[in-house]
Amino acid sequence: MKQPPRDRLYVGNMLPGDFVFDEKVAAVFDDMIHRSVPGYTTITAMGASLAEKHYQPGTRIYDLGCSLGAASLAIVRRMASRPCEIVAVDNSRPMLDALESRLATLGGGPVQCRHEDIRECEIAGASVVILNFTLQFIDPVDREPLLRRIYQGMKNGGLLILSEKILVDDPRLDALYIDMYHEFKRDMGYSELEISRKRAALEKVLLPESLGAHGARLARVGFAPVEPWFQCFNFASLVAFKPGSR
Ligand code: GEK
Repeated sequence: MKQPPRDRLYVGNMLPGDFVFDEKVAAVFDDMIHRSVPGYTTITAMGASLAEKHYQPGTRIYDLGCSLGAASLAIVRRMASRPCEIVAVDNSRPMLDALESRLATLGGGPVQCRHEDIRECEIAGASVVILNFTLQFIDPVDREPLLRRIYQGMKNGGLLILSEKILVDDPRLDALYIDMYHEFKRDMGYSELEISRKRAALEKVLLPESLGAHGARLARVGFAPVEPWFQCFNFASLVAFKPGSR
């Protein structure tokens, strides 16, 4: 199988500015995210399985901050020939262009791409919403209003999957997890310099919160139950349900 182009964005000497989802990132994103997020393959595959189990016929699945559509495409595979509608939203044109050409090679299917800001896009008739590693890039003041709009657009009994890089409240554990994370990146072939440059580029752009903060906000919005279903050091994924029967 053809390997995706390798992420070498932070190898050079140029001092990076703030991280942006431009064409250079889109071109290597598949490799970048697999080598930068411990558990990404599991979260994507098991998330698709959770989505398939909670999809309600005649409703929509939203993949918010879809990038190259990994979650959407995993769900398409899981759903096999079951009819469904998947709405994949991202505000990066290069990401969506790459997803659209992937979809074209598959000869169409149930995924509709929307080049929109997830803080403004319409969310309606959703039984499943995926927010995989996207909320962390949203301005913290916009996070609760976004989650409220998602909640309002969901069917009773609907499922939200929220995956994020997280902070850990205990400073020693937080330091340990960050250390383990950097070891993971070194094991994935990133050099110390690449790791520290990427970290600097993300500093003002990716703003993580603790699992406690995520859980409390989801509960304030109305989701119940809310529960982490996966964690690998400072990366976690939660399930959050809109109460009521399907
Ligand atoms: C995956 N979910 O492969 N509106 C729309 N999209 C946005 C916004 C916004 N306001 N802000 C950021 N994005 C994917 C990975 S990546 C995570 C998600 C990462 C988009 C941004 O353009 C990018 O494609 C995505 O959110 C975040 O499972 O790079 O660590």
